[in-house]
Amino acid sequence: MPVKLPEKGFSKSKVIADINMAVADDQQYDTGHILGSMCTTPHTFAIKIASMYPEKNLGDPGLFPGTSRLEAETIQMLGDMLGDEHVVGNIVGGGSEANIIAMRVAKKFKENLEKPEVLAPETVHASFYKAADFMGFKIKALKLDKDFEFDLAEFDSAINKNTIGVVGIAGTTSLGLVDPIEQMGKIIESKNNDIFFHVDAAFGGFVLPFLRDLGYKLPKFDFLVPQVMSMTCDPHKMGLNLIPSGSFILREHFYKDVLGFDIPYLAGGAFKHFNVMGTRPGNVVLACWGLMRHLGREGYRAVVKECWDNTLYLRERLKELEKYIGVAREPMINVLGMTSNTNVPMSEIDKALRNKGWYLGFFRNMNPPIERIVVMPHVKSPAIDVFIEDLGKIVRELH
Ligand code: 0PR
Repeated sequence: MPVKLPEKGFSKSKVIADINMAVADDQQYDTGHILGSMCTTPHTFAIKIASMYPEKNLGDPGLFPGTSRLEAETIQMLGDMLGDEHVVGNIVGGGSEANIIAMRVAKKFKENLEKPEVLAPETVHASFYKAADFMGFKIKALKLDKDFEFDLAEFDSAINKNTIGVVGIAGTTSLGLVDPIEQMGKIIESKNNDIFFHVDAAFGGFVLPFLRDLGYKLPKFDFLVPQVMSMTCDPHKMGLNLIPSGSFILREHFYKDVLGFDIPYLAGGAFKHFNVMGTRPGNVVLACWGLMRHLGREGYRAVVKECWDNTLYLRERLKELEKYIGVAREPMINVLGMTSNTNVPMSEIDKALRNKGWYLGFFRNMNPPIERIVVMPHVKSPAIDVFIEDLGKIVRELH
């Protein structure tokens, strides 16, 4: 039966009881059983700030110039993390919105092409396919080899007069791998063809800079590569901020100045919108600014170190099941992809894990199919121990 808007409202306690009954069906991060998510419980300080200022609307920034100023500063701090603090941009609804905006910028500067194409590795996130569908361009997907890498010579020859943009990924959705951004940049430059180069660091953006700080040798993946024009980096993933918060960061102020949509009648005065969303939450922006100022590099480094240590622990413990379970690649960041080492399909293993209350990401259309674990801050070593025990029982039963 469809639920009706009640004529007379229920008491707050009755309503809360009803909500509590419904959310009792939800999974909880703190059980440690959600192994396949890129989100986690937001930091309590971010929750506190967001609940203090729920009315802030950055769709009308003229009414909220203070919040708007802190949005610009948040983007500068993100830029500082990613190799260039002289950037502009916006906090957006998430990685998908940021990627859609990036593709719009790429397309805007090559509007006269009949068959526009964006070149991207086949591991590219679904949001680029959404953008392609909305805006009428084609994604030319680069095939990956058995190590999930693409051939740079093939990349070079795939660029043609229809190429409006190139996407590189710093932390792929499935395996957390980083594309050869620096080499891609050099090839793009050699074409002399105004190709827009966007790096999707939705997940890796809050991980790679801190692994670099911790002394890991990492290839350049960010604005340190001069050809990179824009980046996606999501505070609502490893940034520990509230949903919805992604970021779209642009190196050149020029694009933002020319490409905004004029909204002349706003209460706070005329403004150009760059986001897809109109009315949008300012409280999560304030929370993001506050959390970044509070944690600092040191705080984020500690978060990343713990996740990385747990990733290495998980990797070690998985070796006990090597006869049955392998890894698609040794993890580069806190994302690990398991594969089946026998003829038992990964889909069966995924099903059995779900039956035991473990929630991983099953990439059924990859070759080989991959069961992804994201070692987020809520995934701790005691949960990893229980997981290995359950996984061990499952694979032994299935053989
Ligand atoms: N770019 C990359 C590289 C991503 O991995 C993701 C999301 C996005 C862009 C899009 O970000 P938004 O979801 O913020 O728009 N990656 C995760 C995924 O699709 C998102 C996710 C998060 C999935 C939590 C499940 C989950 O429980 O796997």
